[in-house]
Amino acid sequence: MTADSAGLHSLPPSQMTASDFIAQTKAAIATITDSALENADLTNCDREPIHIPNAIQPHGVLLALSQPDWLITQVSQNTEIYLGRTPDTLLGQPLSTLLTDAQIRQLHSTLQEDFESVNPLRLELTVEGHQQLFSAIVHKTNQTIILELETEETSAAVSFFDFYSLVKRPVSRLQRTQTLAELCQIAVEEVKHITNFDRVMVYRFDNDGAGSVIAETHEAGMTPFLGLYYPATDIPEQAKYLYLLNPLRLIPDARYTPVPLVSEGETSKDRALDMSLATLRSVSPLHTEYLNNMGVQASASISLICEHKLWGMIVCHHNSPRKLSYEVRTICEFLGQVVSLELASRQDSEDADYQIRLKTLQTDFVTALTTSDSLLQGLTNHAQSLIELTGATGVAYCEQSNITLLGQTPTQTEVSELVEWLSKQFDQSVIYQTATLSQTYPPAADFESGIKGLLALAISKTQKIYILWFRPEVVQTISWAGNPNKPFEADENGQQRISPRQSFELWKETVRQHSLPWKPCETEAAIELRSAIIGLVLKKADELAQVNSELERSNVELDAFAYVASHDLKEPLRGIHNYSSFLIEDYGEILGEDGSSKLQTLMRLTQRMEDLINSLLHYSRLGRAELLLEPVDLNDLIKGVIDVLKISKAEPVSFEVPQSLPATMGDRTQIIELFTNLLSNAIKYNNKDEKRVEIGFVDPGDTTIPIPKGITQTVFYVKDNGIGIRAKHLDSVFRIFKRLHAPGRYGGGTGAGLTIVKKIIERHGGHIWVDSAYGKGSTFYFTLEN
Ligand code: BLA
Repeated sequence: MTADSAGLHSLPPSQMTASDFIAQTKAAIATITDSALENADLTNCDREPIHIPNAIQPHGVLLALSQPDWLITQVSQNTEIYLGRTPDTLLGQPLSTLLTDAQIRQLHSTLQEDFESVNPLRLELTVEGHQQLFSAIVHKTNQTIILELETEETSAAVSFFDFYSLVKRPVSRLQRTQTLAELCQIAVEEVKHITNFDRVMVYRFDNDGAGSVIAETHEAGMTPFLGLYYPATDIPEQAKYLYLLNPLRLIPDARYTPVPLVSEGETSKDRALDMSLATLRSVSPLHTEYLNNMGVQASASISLICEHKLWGMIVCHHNSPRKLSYEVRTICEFLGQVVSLELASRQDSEDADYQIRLKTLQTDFVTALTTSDSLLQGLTNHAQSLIELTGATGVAYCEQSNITLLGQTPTQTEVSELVEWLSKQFDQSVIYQTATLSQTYPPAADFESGIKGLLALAISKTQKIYILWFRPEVVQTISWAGNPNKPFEADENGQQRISPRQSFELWKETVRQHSLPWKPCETEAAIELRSAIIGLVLKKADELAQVNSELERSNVELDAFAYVASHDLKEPLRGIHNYSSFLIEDYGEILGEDGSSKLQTLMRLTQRMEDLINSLLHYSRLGRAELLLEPVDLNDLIKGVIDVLKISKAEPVSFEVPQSLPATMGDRTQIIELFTNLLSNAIKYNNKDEKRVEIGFVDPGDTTIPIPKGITQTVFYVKDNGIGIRAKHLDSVFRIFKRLHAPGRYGGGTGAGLTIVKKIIERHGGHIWVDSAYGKGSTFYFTLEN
């Protein structure tokens, strides 16, 4: 803890430093006014400005000093009792009016350091001619120095060895404990032993701010409080903040009369002193009333802090006034720290067996996932493990709008609405958990499945992938100390006023709309599952990238091979062709008719082979040539293609473009080739007298045509009334050199046309597929852009 409280941040408690806390507490209560309590409701407890009471408890004296001149600006009205000087003889004076130069220097140096470790200082002051020993606590708040003095009964300061011998036993007993219950029990016994209070308890907060007594020891004859619940209002939020800053709160006499602060010229109310860190800070009258109602006259509370949060408190009660010496206070604070440190590991060990079970489940589950084809399949194939992974009774796997339900869950519609709401609840976090879903999400009250607990995990918010675990309602009976819902009573004018309970009589309440709470190890299991899934997805993506690059490499190699091979093959082929024609010319007579005709066939075959090689060469060039993308007007382009086709084909064909085609990006030369191939095929494989070809486009959402999943671009088509393709051949039409007919029929050709079309389309990032009715015609569909 530093002595300075400057700097205002709004951080969650876990990331706060002490000064952040002070700042945030201040910010939280900055708006509080005295009139806030006039309109009594339960939230007012949280709004009482308990850090600026303008008064102290009477067991010490307080001086406020200005900076940098260290003039006394405010004092508690009881200075005469402790210092033998009335407030007006001190106000406006330098501190040297009370302390020696050496003592002031000591205070100065204290403020430079970690003030918690140097406080308290021992100061000997001259009071009415006598030497009086004081314990002094000094700290700085904003620009004011606060000096608190309490008289010391004994002049013997506790040495390191005394301290060690006093804490050795309790610390080793605490450390030897195995369970949380044992730790808390030893803590109350040891604190009772050291403080001699009548009753010592460990009070633990639950998630809603209410709390219960989980360990207790008390003098014989007292009514036990063990197991009792107390509502959240009994220790309001701002009080909890202050107990995080100051881990020891002492009220030596709850029936004390507060000692007001006075300052020069103006009332102290005008310059409310922030006493968040002052140990003498006067107690809220609501709380002293509470203690009185409880029959308690002195109290001491030690904060138990776990992961920067107030986990609970060791609460000590005494039926008569009781003050603790500084030594005992230091030991109590120290024991509080030891218990706080041990808490986390004891809490963990509470569920040790269960945690081991969860870990085993998780390992098995993740191993199973690695061998699954898809996340959904992996998760659903091992549904029971997935459910048990967090101790749930049902689970929903949601990917976009697809929801898979396993075990006891709300209905599909309920889950889909819940996910819609949930997607806005996540903020920075990937987990959302509640044991009272209907409180934050009212429609859950009507879930017929009785689901009240939700643990939701966002695997990917952008992809909308969530896993939701569910738990049903458990009906619990809680024993409250008094009716928790009645903090009001009528005052003498009949007005409602907020009041701590008079009666601590046992009050039983059946709590509904709750599931069992999610344990930290269960939420951790969910988070670890997410990391495992993400790890697997990344691994799969890596593998895919690897396969892709290998594929790309082999494609490039194939293109290069095709080029080299076809190039090299052409030469010997030329030779065979030429020599065959020489043979016919020069030795035709010797060979006779039969021999010449065989050579003719040989020449035809070599010609055909050359055509095939040329197609292969062309195909391989298509793979290697750079794409020159530009906006292409398909209407003009197709008109050009049709004109050329009309010249070369004698028979009449009707080409139709029912509506103007949209512009697209593409490599003009390749797109020309694409349409030339498709249109000439449409005419070529056509035995009708009136050959018809239609070129058009449809929306990807069109349901009248067969569109594969995942297509989102404009779909172009070329439709003919030709011979059609048998269903069994639909898959092979795009294979290179695959001919469905004898070479001589339907105008011949190498059978590379559709393979080239496919390659052009794929290089443009598109897809091609075909739909056909045998004997009636075919339609080739394709997309061009990604
Ligand atoms: C403070 N309330 C406290 C403290 C405890 C409790 C332990 C710390 C101060 C101390 O050590 O006494 C509550 N004490 C309990 C509980 C048990 C116990 C739950 O022994 C159970 C065995 N109190 C009310 C209402 C209000 C309220 C209705 O009942 C508010 C409107 C306020 N409690 C209240 C305030 C403080 C407080 C303001 C802070 C006191 C201070 O530090 O000034």
